[in-house]
Amino acid sequence: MSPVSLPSDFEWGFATAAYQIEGAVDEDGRGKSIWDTFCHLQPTRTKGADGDVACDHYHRYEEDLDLLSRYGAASYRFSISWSRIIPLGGRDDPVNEAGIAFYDKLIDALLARGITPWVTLYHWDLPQGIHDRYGGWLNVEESQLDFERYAKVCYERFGDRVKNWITINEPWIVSIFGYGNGWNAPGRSSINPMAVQGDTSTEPWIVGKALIMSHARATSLYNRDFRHSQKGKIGISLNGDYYEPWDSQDRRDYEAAERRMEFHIGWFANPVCLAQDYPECMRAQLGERLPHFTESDFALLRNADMDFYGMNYYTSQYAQNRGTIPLDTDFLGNVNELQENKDGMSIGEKSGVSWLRSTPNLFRKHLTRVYRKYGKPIYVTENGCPCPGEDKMTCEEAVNDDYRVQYFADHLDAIGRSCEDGSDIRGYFAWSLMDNLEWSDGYGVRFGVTFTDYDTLERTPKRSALLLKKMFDERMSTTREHDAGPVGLND
Ligand code: PNW
Repeated sequence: MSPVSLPSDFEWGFATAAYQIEGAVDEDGRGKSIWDTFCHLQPTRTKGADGDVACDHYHRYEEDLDLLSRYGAASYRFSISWSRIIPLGGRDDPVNEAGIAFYDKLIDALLARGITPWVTLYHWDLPQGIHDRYGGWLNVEESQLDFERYAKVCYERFGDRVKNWITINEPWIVSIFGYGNGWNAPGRSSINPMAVQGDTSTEPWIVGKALIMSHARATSLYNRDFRHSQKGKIGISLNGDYYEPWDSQDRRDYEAAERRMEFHIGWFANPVCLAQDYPECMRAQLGERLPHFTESDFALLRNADMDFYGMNYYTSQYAQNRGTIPLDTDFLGNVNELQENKDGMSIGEKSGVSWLRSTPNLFRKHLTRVYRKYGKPIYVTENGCPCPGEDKMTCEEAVNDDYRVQYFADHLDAIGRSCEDGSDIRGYFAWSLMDNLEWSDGYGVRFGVTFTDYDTLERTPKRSALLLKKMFDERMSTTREHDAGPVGLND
C-alpha cells in the first residue's frame, strides 16, 4: 500500500522529558523534585532506577542535538526542569541563574542547527520544596500561583527564542498515577499497599483541578503579557486511549466506552478547550468529590484560549460496562479495560510493554473524535513504542527495530486518514529521541529511536531513527489521494 499523504507544511521531530534524560541532579544549584524523592525513598517502586545520571544529557546535549540533525528532525520537544529554574519552586523563592544558563545553551544550540524548540513546562518533576511546604498539587490555590510565576520566568528568559509552549504533560497521569494508584511520584494512594497513604477518593480530582487552573494561569498570562510581543503558540498535552465497546451488540458497552473517554480526556479538555464544566458523567459518579469551578475560575479559563491540542497517543482498549455501583476509589468511570473483546479479538499487536498494543486504526478514530469534539488544531506530541523483547536485547539486536518502523508508518498513515476525515493535524513528535528512564518501569523498557548503553552512555541509532525522515518525505511530497471517504466514529 502506498503511504497516505500528509500536509506539505507538517512539522515533525522527536520528544524527551528532563528527568528521563538529564541526570546531573545535584549540579549547578538544581533543587530536588518529587521524582528524586520517589526513586530514592523506595527504589523497588522504580525497579531500582533513579534519574541521578539517566542519559547524562545535561553534559552530552551537543551530541544529542547532533543526532537530531542526523535524523533530519525540524523540531525537538523537551521539558524544562522547574527545580533547575526555581530550586525551591515557590513564587517568592530565588531564580537560579545557572539553571537558566543550561536551557539558554540548549535552545541556542538547537537554533544553531536550524531545529525549532518545543518546550514543555511541566513533565512531572514538581519541586520537592513546594510539595513539602503546602502539599504541592493538593493545594489548588497555592500551586497555580507558583506555576504561573515559574511560567512567567520561562517566557521572560526564553520566549525571545521559544515560540511553542506546552504547559503541562498528561495531567491525567499526574493525577491518577501520582495520587490514585500511587505508581508515580509522589506515590500517594489508599488502594496500593506500597504507597504513601493518601485518599484516593478525593486527591486525584483535587490535583486535576490544580493542574487545570495552573494551565489556565500560565496560558492567560501568555495571552495577556507575552503573545503580542513574542508571537508564539501555547497548548497542553493530554494523553488518552480510544475505547471500543467490549461487546459490540451491547449498548451499555458503547456508553462505557464513551464514559471512559470522558473520564480520560473530557475531564481536562472540557475546561481547557471549551471553558466548560467537567463532563456530566463525571459529576454523576463522583458527586461532591469532584471540585467545582467558581465564576472566577471560568473567567480565567475563558482568558486561557489556546492554540493547539497536544495529543499523546500510544494505544487503545476495549471498554466493558461494570454494571455495579462504582467504588469511591474508582477513577476509570466504572469501566473494565480489556485488550480482547467478547469474541476474543485482540485490540492490536503486542509491543514490548504490557499496556501498549499497536492500534493505528483506532488512532485515526481518536484523532477525528478529538478534533470534532474540541475543535483545536492537533499536534501529536508523543507517539511510539518498545519492540517486543527489546528489554532483553543487546545493542546489535535492538537496532533492528522493525516493529517500531512499522508502528510509526502505520500511525503516520492514520494521521493522514484523519486529515482526510477533515481533522486539522499539524505536527508529530516521536517518543522518544533515545532510550531513557521509563519512570516506574526503570531503564528496562526502551522507547527510544536511539539505543542508550547505560554502562558507557554510548548512543547508537536504531533503524527507525534513520527511516523516519524518509517516511515523512514520502508522505509530505505526494498529492493527497482520496480513499473511501471519512470514517464514521462507530465503524
Ligand atoms: C507518557 N499508560 O506516559 C509520558 O509522557 C512519557 O514521559 C513516557 O515515557 C511515555 O508516555 C511512555 O510511557 C505514559 O499506562 C505512561 O497508559 C503510561 C501510560 C501512558 C502514558
